[in-house]
Amino acid sequence: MAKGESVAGTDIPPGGFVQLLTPDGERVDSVTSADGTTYSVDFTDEEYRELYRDLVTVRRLDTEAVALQRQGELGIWASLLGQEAAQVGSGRALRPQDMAFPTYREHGVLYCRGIDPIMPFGLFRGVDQGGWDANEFKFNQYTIVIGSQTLHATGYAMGVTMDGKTGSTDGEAVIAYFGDGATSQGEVNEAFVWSGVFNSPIVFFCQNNQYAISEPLERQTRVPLYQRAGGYGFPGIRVDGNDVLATYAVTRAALDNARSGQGPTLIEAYTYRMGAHTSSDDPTRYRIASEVESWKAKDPISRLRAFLTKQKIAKKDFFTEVDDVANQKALDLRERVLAMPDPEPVALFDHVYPNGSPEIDAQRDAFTRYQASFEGSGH
Ligand SMILES: Cc1ncc(C[n+]2csc(CCOP(=O)(O)OP(=O)(O)O)c2C)c(N)n1
Ligand SMILES: [Mg+2]
Repeated sequence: MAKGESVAGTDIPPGGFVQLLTPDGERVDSVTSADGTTYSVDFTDEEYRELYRDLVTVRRLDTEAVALQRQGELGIWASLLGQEAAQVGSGRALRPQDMAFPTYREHGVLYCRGIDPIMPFGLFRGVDQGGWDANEFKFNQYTIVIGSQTLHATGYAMGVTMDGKTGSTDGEAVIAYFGDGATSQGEVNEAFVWSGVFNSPIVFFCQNNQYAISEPLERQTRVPLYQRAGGYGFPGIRVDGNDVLATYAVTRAALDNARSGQGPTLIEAYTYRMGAHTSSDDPTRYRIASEVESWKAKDPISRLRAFLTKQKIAKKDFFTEVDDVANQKALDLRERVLAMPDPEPVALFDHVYPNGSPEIDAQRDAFTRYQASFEGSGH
């Protein structure tokens, strides 16, 4: 617990969530859930400052990506704006041995895993597959087929058990990221069933950002999403996804339960997608401005900044320095994205199958002939 004031320990109100930092930047000492678990964090001043740095950096890099897309330098971008705390809190809660399975929006978790932030840009610029070494960083490739990564994670977690790497406090745990919309996919149901009955070391981390493209939450569920876990026989917990401290505490506890043999947990990180679904989407067509405004007041960064200021953990100089460093990182990223070499068009056919296929070979040949037909024509 940081120095200074705090609100005393509290229980989660009905329909509420675990919150350790209010939107005004007040610390709640600890929160106890209905099953008697108490959540709290005990960070040093330096650790609080580092969390703030993470939040600002991932937002700044995301802003740069949105700008690059608007300038025609990326084909598409899926912004994480508003979801920084859910991603940094859970990403920093992972221990080095834990394996993460992301969607296409987990740029903040990717950053926390120590992956060079340039990595996904090849994918979004269309010049490579956006590949990083999933095993080295314990962070799988981005997955666009909604919900499918929950099954990949489930199989991986069953493998962790088979390898005997679970059942102890230093065991391995797995985390699967997905959205509110993904909970309507059959795959997610299957992942919950298999993980439940095999008591697998997995945490299902749902970022409920209130929308699946234009479909609001009420088109996905009649009950709060975290309550679905009960039907599969494992605990579900809702956390304030705009609160980096609560997200960290809840994810850390769930991962530690998983690694020590207590099976899965479903975490619903209650948050909001402040931007468009992707750069191809116009959210003004399906949601009203006042809703977006009401979530601005719950911003994950400003509440941590308010806390750091009130508790005298950081001063103006620190905030300026964090902004300057994040700006520099964003500008470096921009330069490196612009310098990414364009692949030969025929490379489109590489990597479709690991060992090739006659059909792809035929398509490549046809494409090569087509390209050659332009040679010398000035096109
Ligand atoms: C199987 C499948 N169906 C449909 C799509 C098209 N699609 C892309 S994103 C998306 C919505 C996902 O919403 P959610 O799970 O809430 O994640 P969010 O984008 O909000 O992070 C859909 C339907 C897809 N990629 N895969
Ligand atoms: Mg969503």
